[in-house]
Amino acid sequence: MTGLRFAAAMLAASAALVAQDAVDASLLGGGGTVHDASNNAFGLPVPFLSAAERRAFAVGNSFFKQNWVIAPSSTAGRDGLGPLFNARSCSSCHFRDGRSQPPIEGDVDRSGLLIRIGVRQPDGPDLPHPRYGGQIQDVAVPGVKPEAAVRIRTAAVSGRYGDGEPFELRAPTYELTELGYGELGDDAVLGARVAPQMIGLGLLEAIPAAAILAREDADDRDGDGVSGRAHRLGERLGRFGWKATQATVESQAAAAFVNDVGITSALEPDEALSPLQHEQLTFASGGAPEIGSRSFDRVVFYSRTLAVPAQRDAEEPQVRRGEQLFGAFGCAMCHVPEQHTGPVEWHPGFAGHTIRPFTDLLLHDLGEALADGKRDGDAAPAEWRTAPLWGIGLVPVVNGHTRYLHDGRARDLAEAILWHGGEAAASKERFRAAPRDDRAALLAFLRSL
Ligand code: HEC
Ligand code: HEC
Ligand SMILES: [Ca+2]
Ligand SMILES: [Ca+2]
Ligand SMILES: [Ca+2]
Repeated sequence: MTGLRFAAAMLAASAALVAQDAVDASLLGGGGTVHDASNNAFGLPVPFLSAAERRAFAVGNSFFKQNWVIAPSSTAGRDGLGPLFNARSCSSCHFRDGRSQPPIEGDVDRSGLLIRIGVRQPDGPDLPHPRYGGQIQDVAVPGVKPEAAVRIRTAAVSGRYGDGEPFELRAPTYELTELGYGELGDDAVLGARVAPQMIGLGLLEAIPAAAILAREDADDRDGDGVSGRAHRLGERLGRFGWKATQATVESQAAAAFVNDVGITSALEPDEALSPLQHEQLTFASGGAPEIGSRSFDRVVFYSRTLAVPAQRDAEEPQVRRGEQLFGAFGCAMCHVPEQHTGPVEWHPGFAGHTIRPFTDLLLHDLGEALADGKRDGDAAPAEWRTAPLWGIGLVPVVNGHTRYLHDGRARDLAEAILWHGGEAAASKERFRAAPRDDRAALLAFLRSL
Protein backbone atom coordinates (compact mmCIF):
# COMPACT_ATOMS: atom_id res chain seq x y z
CA MET A 1 0.00 0.00 0.00
CA THR A 2 1.36 3.44 -0.84
CA GLY A 3 1.79 5.98 1.91
CA LEU A 4 -1.10 7.99 0.55
CA ARG A 5 -3.49 5.07 0.27
CA PHE A 6 -2.48 3.95 3.75
CA ALA A 7 -3.22 7.42 5.09
CA ALA A 8 -6.58 7.43 3.32
CA ALA A 9 -7.41 4.01 4.78
CA MET A 10 -6.47 5.21 8.26
CA LEU A 11 -8.64 8.26 7.80
CA ALA A 12 -11.57 6.14 6.69
CA ALA A 13 -11.03 3.82 9.65
CA SER A 14 -10.91 6.65 12.15
CA ALA A 15 -13.94 8.30 10.52
CA ALA A 16 -15.80 5.03 10.99
CA LEU A 17 -14.72 4.97 14.63
CA VAL A 18 -15.86 8.55 15.18
CA ALA A 19 -19.16 7.88 13.41
CA GLN A 20 -19.75 4.85 15.61
CA ASP A 21 -19.02 6.80 18.78
CA ALA A 22 -21.13 9.70 17.61
CA VAL A 23 -24.12 7.35 17.57
CA ASP A 24 -23.62 6.54 21.22
CA ALA A 25 -21.99 9.23 23.35
CA SER A 26 -23.12 7.31 26.44
CA LEU A 27 -20.12 4.99 25.96
CA LEU A 28 -18.02 7.15 28.26
CA GLY A 29 -15.01 4.85 28.04
CA GLY A 30 -15.30 4.26 24.27
CA GLY A 31 -14.52 0.59 23.64
CA GLY A 32 -13.53 0.36 27.31
CA THR A 33 -17.14 0.86 28.47
CA VAL A 34 -19.28 -1.63 30.38
CA HIS A 35 -23.05 -1.59 30.86
CA ASP A 36 -23.41 -2.02 34.58
CA ALA A 37 -24.96 0.33 37.12
CA SER A 38 -24.81 -2.06 40.08
CA ASN A 39 -22.61 -1.74 43.15
CA ASN A 40 -19.95 -3.61 41.16
CA ALA A 41 -19.97 -1.02 38.35
CA PHE A 42 -16.38 0.12 39.05
CA GLY A 43 -14.98 -3.41 39.35
CA LEU A 44 -15.24 -4.81 35.81
CA PRO A 45 -12.51 -5.27 33.18
CA VAL A 46 -12.55 -3.45 29.83
CA PRO A 47 -14.35 -5.72 27.33
CA PHE A 48 -11.41 -6.14 24.96
CA LEU A 49 -9.15 -8.31 27.16
CA SER A 50 -8.13 -11.79 25.97
CA ALA A 51 -8.85 -14.85 28.11
CA ALA A 52 -5.27 -14.85 29.43
CA GLU A 53 -5.53 -11.14 30.23
CA ARG A 54 -8.77 -11.74 32.09
CA ARG A 55 -6.92 -14.22 34.26
CA ALA A 56 -4.19 -11.63 34.91
CA PHE A 57 -6.96 -9.16 35.81
CA ALA A 58 -8.42 -11.70 38.27
CA VAL A 59 -5.03 -12.29 39.91
CA GLY A 60 -4.48 -8.52 40.14
CA ASN A 61 -7.94 -8.19 41.66
CA SER A 62 -7.09 -10.73 44.39
CA PHE A 63 -3.86 -8.88 45.26
CA PHE A 64 -5.80 -5.59 45.33
CA LYS A 65 -8.27 -7.08 47.82
CA GLN A 66 -6.03 -9.25 49.94
CA ASN A 67 -4.94 -8.23 53.42
CA TRP A 68 -1.17 -8.07 53.82
CA VAL A 69 0.16 -9.62 57.03
CA ILE A 70 3.03 -8.98 59.41
CA ALA A 71 6.39 -10.61 58.56
CA PRO A 72 7.55 -13.27 59.08
CA SER A 73 4.58 -15.41 58.12
CA SER A 74 3.94 -18.80 56.58
CA THR A 75 2.25 -17.04 53.68
CA ALA A 76 5.52 -15.58 52.38
CA GLY A 77 3.88 -14.13 49.27
CA ARG A 78 1.87 -11.63 51.24
CA ASP A 79 3.81 -10.60 54.32
CA GLY A 80 5.72 -7.42 55.11
CA LEU A 81 2.85 -5.19 56.25
CA GLY A 82 4.14 -1.93 57.76
CA PRO A 83 5.94 -1.23 60.08
CA LEU A 84 3.84 1.92 59.57
CA PHE A 85 0.77 1.80 57.38
CA ASN A 86 -2.71 3.17 56.74
CA ALA A 87 -4.57 0.06 55.62
CA ARG A 88 -3.93 -3.67 55.09
CA SER A 89 -5.21 -3.74 51.51
CA CYS A 90 -5.73 -1.46 48.53
CA SER A 91 -9.45 -2.13 48.55
CA SER A 92 -9.95 -1.04 52.13
CA CYS A 93 -9.62 2.54 50.82
CA HIS A 94 -10.68 1.94 47.21
CA PHE A 95 -13.66 -0.11 48.40
CA ARG A 96 -15.23 -1.90 45.40
CA ASP A 97 -12.63 -0.01 43.32
CA GLY A 98 -14.46 3.12 44.35
CA ARG A 99 -13.96 6.15 46.49
CA SER A 100 -13.39 6.47 50.22
CA GLN A 101 -15.41 8.56 52.58
CA PRO A 102 -13.92 10.99 55.08
CA PRO A 103 -14.83 10.35 58.71
CA ILE A 104 -17.70 12.13 60.35
CA GLU A 105 -16.82 15.27 62.29
CA GLY A 106 -15.30 14.56 65.71
CA ASP A 107 -14.55 10.95 64.76
CA VAL A 108 -10.96 9.83 65.15
CA ASP A 109 -10.13 8.55 61.71
CA ARG A 110 -8.67 5.11 61.07
CA SER A 111 -8.98 5.06 57.29
CA GLY A 112 -10.72 6.66 54.36
CA LEU A 113 -8.76 9.87 54.60
CA LEU A 114 -5.08 10.11 53.94
CA ILE A 115 -3.05 12.96 55.46
CA ARG A 116 0.01 14.12 53.53
CA ILE A 117 2.57 16.10 55.49
CA GLY A 118 5.56 18.23 54.59
CA VAL A 119 7.67 21.18 55.55
CA ARG A 120 7.14 24.40 53.65
CA GLN A 121 10.08 25.85 51.73
CA PRO A 122 10.15 29.51 50.66
CA ASP A 123 10.40 28.34 47.04
CA GLY A 124 9.65 24.98 45.44
CA PRO A 125 7.97 21.80 46.64
CA ASP A 126 7.46 20.91 50.31
CA LEU A 127 10.23 18.81 51.86
CA PRO A 128 9.41 15.57 53.67
CA HIS A 129 8.90 16.12 57.37
CA PRO A 130 12.02 15.08 59.36
CA ARG A 131 9.96 13.10 61.88
CA TYR A 132 6.91 12.01 59.89
CA GLY A 133 8.05 11.80 56.26
CA GLY A 134 5.57 12.63 53.49
CA GLN A 135 2.46 10.97 54.86
CA ILE A 136 0.85 10.25 58.21
CA GLN A 137 0.47 6.51 58.78
CA ASP A 138 -2.08 6.10 61.53
CA VAL A 139 -1.56 2.35 62.11
CA ALA A 140 1.54 0.31 62.98
CA VAL A 141 2.60 -3.29 63.59
CA PRO A 142 2.75 -4.45 67.25
CA GLY A 143 5.64 -2.86 69.15
CA VAL A 144 5.75 0.19 66.85
CA LYS A 145 3.93 3.42 67.62
CA PRO A 146 1.48 4.72 64.99
CA GLU A 147 2.31 8.25 63.88
CA ALA A 148 -0.87 10.03 64.85
CA ALA A 149 -4.62 10.04 64.88
CA VAL A 150 -6.53 12.53 62.77
CA ARG A 151 -9.32 14.68 64.11
CA ILE A 152 -11.60 16.70 61.84
CA ARG A 153 -13.48 19.83 62.73
CA THR A 154 -15.77 21.66 60.36
CA ALA A 155 -17.05 25.21 60.24
CA ALA A 156 -20.20 26.33 58.46
CA VAL A 157 -19.91 28.55 55.38
CA SER A 158 -23.32 29.85 54.38
CA GLY A 159 -24.51 31.34 51.15
CA ARG A 160 -27.55 31.73 48.93
CA TYR A 161 -28.48 30.74 45.42
CA GLY A 162 -29.52 33.49 43.02
CA ASP A 163 -33.20 32.88 43.82
CA GLY A 164 -32.61 33.32 47.55
CA GLU A 165 -32.56 29.65 48.52
CA PRO A 166 -29.96 29.24 51.29
CA PHE A 167 -27.16 26.66 51.37
CA GLU A 168 -24.52 25.78 53.94
CA LEU A 169 -21.11 24.29 53.14
CA ARG A 170 -18.78 22.68 55.69
CA ALA A 171 -15.10 23.72 55.71
CA PRO A 172 -12.88 21.10 57.36
CA THR A 173 -9.75 21.61 59.43
CA TYR A 174 -7.49 18.78 60.53
CA GLU A 175 -5.66 18.22 63.76
CA LEU A 176 -3.18 15.47 64.51
CA THR A 177 -3.41 13.99 68.00
CA GLU A 178 -1.60 11.15 69.79
CA LEU A 179 1.66 12.10 68.03
CA GLY A 180 4.04 9.13 68.18
CA TYR A 181 7.30 10.75 67.10
CA GLY A 182 7.36 14.20 68.67
CA GLU A 183 6.12 17.66 67.79
CA LEU A 184 5.19 18.65 64.25
CA GLY A 185 6.83 22.10 64.42
CA ASP A 186 5.41 25.37 63.15
CA ASP A 187 6.36 24.97 59.51
CA ALA A 188 4.56 21.62 59.00
CA VAL A 189 1.78 21.63 56.39
CA LEU A 190 -1.01 19.04 56.10
CA GLY A 191 -3.11 18.00 53.11
CA ALA A 192 -6.08 15.63 53.31
CA ARG A 193 -6.98 13.32 50.40
CA VAL A 194 -9.71 10.74 49.86
CA ALA A 195 -9.15 7.72 47.61
CA PRO A 196 -10.72 8.27 44.16
CA GLN A 197 -12.50 5.61 42.11
CA MET A 198 -10.19 3.43 40.00
CA ILE A 199 -12.10 3.39 36.67
CA GLY A 200 -10.67 4.18 33.24
CA LEU A 201 -7.11 4.77 34.46
CA GLY A 202 -5.46 2.98 31.51
CA LEU A 203 -7.53 5.11 29.12
CA LEU A 204 -6.41 8.29 30.88
CA GLU A 205 -2.82 7.08 30.63
CA ALA A 206 -3.34 6.59 26.88
CA ILE A 207 -4.30 10.20 26.14
CA PRO A 208 -1.27 11.46 24.20
CA ALA A 209 0.87 13.97 26.11
CA ALA A 210 0.68 16.31 23.11
CA ALA A 211 -3.12 16.45 23.40
CA ILE A 212 -2.87 17.42 27.07
CA LEU A 213 -0.18 20.02 26.40
CA ALA A 214 -2.21 21.51 23.54
CA ARG A 215 -4.84 22.64 26.06
CA GLU A 216 -2.40 24.41 28.37
CA ASP A 217 -2.86 28.15 28.64
CA ALA A 218 -0.71 28.92 31.68
CA ASP A 219 -0.83 32.71 31.21
CA ASP A 220 -4.43 32.79 29.98
CA ARG A 221 -3.48 34.30 26.65
CA ASP A 222 -6.97 33.79 25.27
CA GLY A 223 -8.34 35.82 28.19
CA ASP A 224 -11.18 33.47 29.14
CA GLY A 225 -10.16 33.38 32.81
CA VAL A 226 -9.09 29.72 32.68
CA SER A 227 -5.40 28.93 32.63
CA GLY A 228 -4.66 25.23 33.05
CA ARG A 229 -1.15 23.88 33.04
CA ALA A 230 0.28 20.38 33.00
CA HIS A 231 2.08 19.04 36.06
CA ARG A 232 5.52 18.34 34.57
CA LEU A 233 7.50 15.61 36.31
CA GLY A 234 10.82 15.80 34.49
CA GLU A 235 10.22 14.37 31.01
CA ARG A 236 6.76 13.07 31.87
CA LEU A 237 3.35 14.54 32.62
CA GLY A 238 1.58 14.00 35.91
CA ARG A 239 -1.85 12.44 35.39
CA PHE A 240 -2.87 10.66 38.59
CA GLY A 241 -3.71 11.80 42.08
CA TRP A 242 -5.68 14.94 43.00
CA LYS A 243 -2.66 17.08 42.12
CA ALA A 244 -1.46 14.95 39.19
CA THR A 245 1.65 13.96 41.14
CA GLN A 246 2.11 10.58 39.40
CA ALA A 247 2.82 10.03 35.69
CA THR A 248 1.72 6.41 35.46
CA VAL A 249 -0.56 3.91 37.15
CA GLU A 250 2.59 1.88 37.81
CA SER A 251 4.36 4.64 39.76
CA GLN A 252 1.14 5.46 41.64
CA ALA A 253 0.68 1.79 42.61
CA ALA A 254 4.29 1.49 43.83
CA ALA A 255 3.86 4.65 45.92
CA ALA A 256 0.57 3.30 47.31
CA PHE A 257 2.12 -0.03 48.27
CA VAL A 258 5.01 1.50 50.16
CA ASN A 259 3.28 4.52 51.72
CA ASP A 260 -0.21 3.20 52.40
CA VAL A 261 0.45 -0.49 53.15
CA GLY A 262 4.17 -0.58 53.97
CA ILE A 263 4.98 -2.99 51.14
CA THR A 264 8.23 -2.42 49.26
CA SER A 265 8.55 -3.17 45.53
CA ALA A 266 11.27 -3.02 42.88
CA LEU A 267 10.21 0.58 42.11
CA GLU A 268 10.05 1.62 45.79
CA PRO A 269 12.58 -0.61 47.57
CA ASP A 270 12.80 1.36 50.84
CA GLU A 271 10.17 1.41 53.60
CA ALA A 272 8.45 4.79 53.96
CA LEU A 273 10.21 5.87 57.15
CA SER A 274 11.57 9.27 58.15
CA PRO A 275 15.27 9.57 59.12
CA LEU A 276 14.21 9.65 62.78
CA GLN A 277 12.13 6.47 62.40
CA HIS A 278 14.97 4.71 60.56
CA GLU A 279 17.11 5.29 63.64
CA GLN A 280 14.48 4.30 66.20
CA LEU A 281 12.58 1.37 64.74
CA THR A 282 13.39 -2.31 64.49
CA PHE A 283 10.98 -4.52 62.57
CA ALA A 284 10.90 -7.62 60.38
CA SER A 285 11.00 -7.31 56.61
CA GLY A 286 8.85 -9.43 54.30
CA GLY A 287 11.63 -9.76 51.70
CA ALA A 288 13.55 -7.47 49.38
CA PRO A 289 11.31 -6.40 47.84
CA GLU A 290 8.20 -7.46 49.74
CA ILE A 291 5.99 -7.75 46.66
CA GLY A 292 7.61 -9.58 43.74
CA SER A 293 7.45 -8.01 40.31
CA ARG A 294 5.06 -10.65 38.94
CA SER A 295 2.43 -9.90 41.57
CA PHE A 296 3.09 -6.17 41.39
CA ASP A 297 2.64 -6.18 37.61
CA ARG A 298 -0.72 -7.93 38.03
CA VAL A 299 -1.94 -5.19 40.37
CA VAL A 300 -0.83 -2.56 37.87
CA PHE A 301 -2.54 -4.43 35.03
CA TYR A 302 -5.72 -4.69 37.08
CA SER A 303 -5.60 -0.99 37.96
CA ARG A 304 -5.13 -0.04 34.30
CA THR A 305 -7.87 -2.24 32.89
CA LEU A 306 -10.87 -1.36 35.07
CA ALA A 307 -13.63 -0.30 32.68
CA VAL A 308 -15.81 2.82 32.70
CA PRO A 309 -19.56 2.33 33.23
CA ALA A 310 -21.83 3.72 30.51
CA GLN A 311 -23.86 6.87 31.05
CA ARG A 312 -27.46 6.25 32.12
CA ASP A 313 -30.59 8.16 31.04
CA ALA A 314 -28.66 10.10 28.39
CA GLU A 315 -31.84 10.70 26.38
CA GLU A 316 -33.93 12.03 29.28
CA PRO A 317 -34.91 15.63 28.45
CA GLN A 318 -33.68 16.92 31.84
CA VAL A 319 -30.30 15.20 31.40
CA ARG A 320 -29.95 16.62 27.88
CA ARG A 321 -30.80 20.08 29.17
CA GLY A 322 -28.20 19.61 31.92
CA GLU A 323 -25.58 18.65 29.37
CA GLN A 324 -26.24 21.88 27.45
CA LEU A 325 -25.91 23.88 30.66
CA PHE A 326 -22.66 22.08 31.47
CA GLY A 327 -21.32 23.72 28.32
CA ALA A 328 -23.11 27.05 28.84
CA PHE A 329 -21.85 27.40 32.43
CA GLY A 330 -18.25 26.85 31.28
CA CYS A 331 -17.79 23.56 33.14
CA ALA A 332 -16.55 21.92 29.93
CA MET A 333 -13.63 24.36 29.72
CA CYS A 334 -11.84 22.22 32.29
CA HIS A 335 -14.02 19.10 32.45
CA VAL A 336 -13.32 18.52 28.74
CA PRO A 337 -15.99 16.07 27.55
CA GLU A 338 -14.12 14.29 24.79
CA GLN A 339 -10.59 12.95 24.47
CA HIS A 340 -8.93 10.45 22.11
CA THR A 341 -6.51 7.77 23.19
CA GLY A 342 -3.26 6.91 21.45
CA PRO A 343 -0.84 3.99 21.64
CA VAL A 344 0.71 2.84 24.94
CA GLU A 345 3.51 0.29 25.12
CA TRP A 346 1.79 -1.95 27.68
CA HIS A 347 -1.34 -2.89 25.67
CA PRO A 348 -2.35 -2.47 22.00
CA GLY A 349 -6.09 -2.33 22.81
CA PHE A 350 -6.03 1.05 24.56
CA ALA A 351 -5.33 3.13 21.43
CA GLY A 352 -7.97 4.63 19.17
CA HIS A 353 -10.82 5.16 21.62
CA THR A 354 -13.01 8.24 21.78
CA ILE A 355 -13.58 8.63 25.48
CA ARG A 356 -15.64 11.04 27.59
CA PRO A 357 -13.71 11.46 30.84
CA PHE A 358 -14.70 15.13 31.42
CA THR A 359 -11.17 16.21 32.29
CA ASP A 360 -8.25 18.01 30.64
CA LEU A 361 -5.83 16.41 33.17
CA LEU A 362 -4.44 19.90 33.80
CA LEU A 363 -3.88 21.74 37.07
CA HIS A 364 -6.15 24.68 37.75
CA ASP A 365 -6.18 27.24 40.55
CA LEU A 366 -9.54 26.61 42.22
CA GLY A 367 -9.17 29.38 44.78
CA GLU A 368 -8.13 29.88 48.39
CA ALA A 369 -11.14 28.14 49.93
CA LEU A 370 -9.94 24.78 48.55
CA ALA A 371 -6.22 25.39 49.20
CA ASP A 372 -4.87 23.47 52.18
CA GLY A 373 -1.34 24.88 52.29
CA LYS A 374 0.27 21.70 50.90
CA ARG A 375 2.44 22.03 47.80
CA ASP A 376 2.92 18.66 46.07
CA GLY A 377 5.73 18.74 43.54
CA ASP A 378 5.10 21.74 41.34
CA ALA A 379 1.39 22.01 42.21
CA ALA A 380 0.64 25.02 44.41
CA PRO A 381 -1.73 24.71 47.40
CA ALA A 382 -4.71 26.04 45.39
CA GLU A 383 -3.98 23.98 42.27
CA TRP A 384 -5.85 20.73 41.59
CA ARG A 385 -6.10 18.41 38.61
CA THR A 386 -9.51 18.65 36.93
CA ALA A 387 -11.29 15.65 38.41
CA PRO A 388 -12.64 13.22 35.78
CA LEU A 389 -16.44 13.12 36.10
CA TRP A 390 -17.12 9.74 34.48
CA GLY A 391 -18.71 7.39 36.97
CA ILE A 392 -19.44 10.21 39.43
CA GLY A 393 -23.17 9.44 39.46
CA LEU A 394 -22.50 5.86 40.55
CA VAL A 395 -20.48 6.74 43.68
CA PRO A 396 -23.60 6.51 45.88
CA VAL A 397 -24.48 3.12 44.36
CA VAL A 398 -20.98 1.63 44.68
CA ASN A 399 -19.83 3.29 47.90
CA GLY A 400 -23.04 4.35 49.63
CA HIS A 401 -22.10 7.99 50.09
CA THR A 402 -22.07 11.29 48.19
CA ARG A 403 -18.82 12.88 49.36
CA TYR A 404 -16.83 14.71 46.66
CA LEU A 405 -13.67 16.80 46.10
CA HIS A 406 -10.10 15.95 47.14
CA ASP A 407 -10.86 15.75 50.86
CA GLY A 408 -14.48 14.65 50.57
CA ARG A 409 -15.72 17.90 52.10
CA ALA A 410 -18.62 18.30 49.65
CA ARG A 411 -21.66 16.41 50.93
CA ASP A 412 -23.34 16.27 47.53
CA LEU A 413 -22.73 17.31 43.91
CA ALA A 414 -24.18 20.79 44.36
CA GLU A 415 -21.74 21.47 47.22
CA ALA A 416 -18.87 20.20 45.05
CA ILE A 417 -19.72 22.90 42.48
CA LEU A 418 -20.27 25.62 45.08
CA TRP A 419 -16.74 25.07 46.44
CA HIS A 420 -15.24 25.95 43.02
CA GLY A 421 -13.43 29.31 42.98
CA GLY A 422 -10.33 30.81 41.35
CA GLU A 423 -10.33 29.98 37.65
CA ALA A 424 -13.71 28.30 38.09
CA ALA A 425 -15.32 31.22 39.96
CA ALA A 426 -17.24 32.53 36.93
CA SER A 427 -18.47 29.05 36.07
CA LYS A 428 -19.57 28.38 39.66
CA GLU A 429 -21.30 31.75 39.73
CA ARG A 430 -23.38 30.87 36.64
CA PHE A 431 -24.55 27.75 38.46
CA ARG A 432 -25.26 29.63 41.70
CA ALA A 433 -27.25 32.33 39.91
CA ALA A 434 -29.22 29.93 37.70
CA PRO A 435 -32.93 29.21 38.23
CA ARG A 436 -33.73 26.15 40.32
CA ASP A 437 -34.85 24.06 37.33
CA ASP A 438 -31.57 24.67 35.54
CA ARG A 439 -29.54 23.75 38.59
CA ALA A 440 -31.57 20.57 38.93
CA ALA A 441 -30.97 19.75 35.25
CA LEU A 442 -27.21 20.21 35.61
CA LEU A 443 -27.17 17.93 38.65
CA ALA A 444 -29.28 15.34 36.81
CA PHE A 445 -26.68 15.35 34.04
CA LEU A 446 -23.86 14.80 36.57
CA ARG A 447 -25.81 11.94 38.17
CA SER A 448 -26.18 10.31 34.74
CA LEU A 449 -22.39 10.07 34.34
C1 HEC B 1 -5.11 4.59 52.97
C2 HEC B 1 -5.97 4.63 51.82
C3 HEC B 1 -5.42 4.09 50.51
C4 HEC B 1 -4.92 2.84 50.26
C5 HEC B 1 -4.72 1.70 51.24
C6 HEC B 1 -4.62 2.81 48.85
N1 HEC B 1 -4.94 3.99 48.27
FE1 HEC B 1 -4.79 4.42 46.28
N2 HEC B 1 -5.31 6.34 46.67
C7 HEC B 1 -5.57 6.85 47.92
C8 HEC B 1 -5.62 8.28 47.85
C9 HEC B 1 -5.87 9.24 49.01
C10 HEC B 1 -5.37 8.64 46.51
C11 HEC B 1 -5.20 10.04 45.94
C12 HEC B 1 -3.73 10.34 46.08
C13 HEC B 1 -3.31 11.73 45.76
O1 HEC B 1 -4.12 12.56 45.44
O2 HEC B 1 -2.10 11.99 45.78
C14 HEC B 1 -5.18 7.37 45.79
C15 HEC B 1 -4.97 7.28 44.43
C16 HEC B 1 -4.71 6.11 43.75
C17 HEC B 1 -4.56 6.00 42.31
C18 HEC B 1 -4.70 7.13 41.30
C19 HEC B 1 -6.15 7.28 40.91
C20 HEC B 1 -6.46 8.54 40.14
O3 HEC B 1 -7.57 8.65 39.62
O4 HEC B 1 -5.64 9.45 40.07
C21 HEC B 1 -4.25 4.69 42.05
C22 HEC B 1 -3.96 4.07 40.69
C23 HEC B 1 -4.21 4.00 43.32
N3 HEC B 1 -4.53 4.89 44.32
C24 HEC B 1 -3.89 2.66 43.48
C25 HEC B 1 -3.77 2.03 44.70
C26 HEC B 1 -3.25 0.70 44.89
C27 HEC B 1 -2.75 -0.21 43.78
C28 HEC B 1 -3.28 0.44 46.22
C29 HEC B 1 -2.77 -0.77 46.97
C30 HEC B 1 -1.35 -0.98 46.87
C31 HEC B 1 -3.84 1.62 46.86
N4 HEC B 1 -4.12 2.56 45.92
C32 HEC B 1 -4.05 1.72 48.23
C33 HEC B 1 -5.78 6.13 49.08
C34 HEC B 1 -5.40 4.82 49.25
C1 HEC C 1 -11.24 26.04 36.02
C2 HEC C 1 -11.49 24.62 35.85
C3 HEC C 1 -12.83 24.07 36.30
C4 HEC C 1 -14.09 24.52 35.96
C5 HEC C 1 -14.47 25.70 35.07
C6 HEC C 1 -15.02 23.64 36.62
N1 HEC C 1 -14.34 22.68 37.33
FE1 HEC C 1 -15.16 21.16 38.41
N2 HEC C 1 -13.34 20.67 39.12
C7 HEC C 1 -12.15 21.24 38.74
C8 HEC C 1 -11.08 20.76 39.58
C9 HEC C 1 -9.63 21.17 39.48
C10 HEC C 1 -11.68 19.86 40.50
C11 HEC C 1 -10.99 19.12 41.66
C12 HEC C 1 -11.09 20.04 42.88
C13 HEC C 1 -10.83 19.40 44.21
O1 HEC C 1 -10.91 18.19 44.35
O2 HEC C 1 -10.58 20.14 45.18
C14 HEC C 1 -13.09 19.81 40.16
C15 HEC C 1 -14.02 19.01 40.81
C16 HEC C 1 -15.35 18.89 40.43
C17 HEC C 1 -16.29 17.95 40.99
C18 HEC C 1 -15.99 16.91 42.06
C19 HEC C 1 -15.32 15.72 41.42
C20 HEC C 1 -14.93 14.64 42.38
O3 HEC C 1 -14.40 13.63 41.89
O4 HEC C 1 -15.08 14.75 43.59
C21 HEC C 1 -17.49 18.15 40.33
C22 HEC C 1 -18.77 17.39 40.56
C23 HEC C 1 -17.29 19.22 39.40
N3 HEC C 1 -15.98 19.64 39.48
C24 HEC C 1 -18.27 19.75 38.58
C25 HEC C 1 -18.13 20.94 37.89
C26 HEC C 1 -19.23 21.64 37.26
C27 HEC C 1 -20.65 21.15 37.20
C28 HEC C 1 -18.72 22.79 36.74
C29 HEC C 1 -19.45 23.91 36.07
C30 HEC C 1 -20.48 24.58 36.88
C31 HEC C 1 -17.28 22.79 37.00
N4 HEC C 1 -16.98 21.67 37.72
C32 HEC C 1 -16.40 23.77 36.57
C33 HEC C 1 -11.98 22.18 37.73
C34 HEC C 1 -13.01 22.92 37.16
CA1 LIG D 1 7.15 -3.59 54.93
CA1 LIG E 1 4.98 8.88 57.83
CA1 LIG F 1 -7.54 30.60 28.93
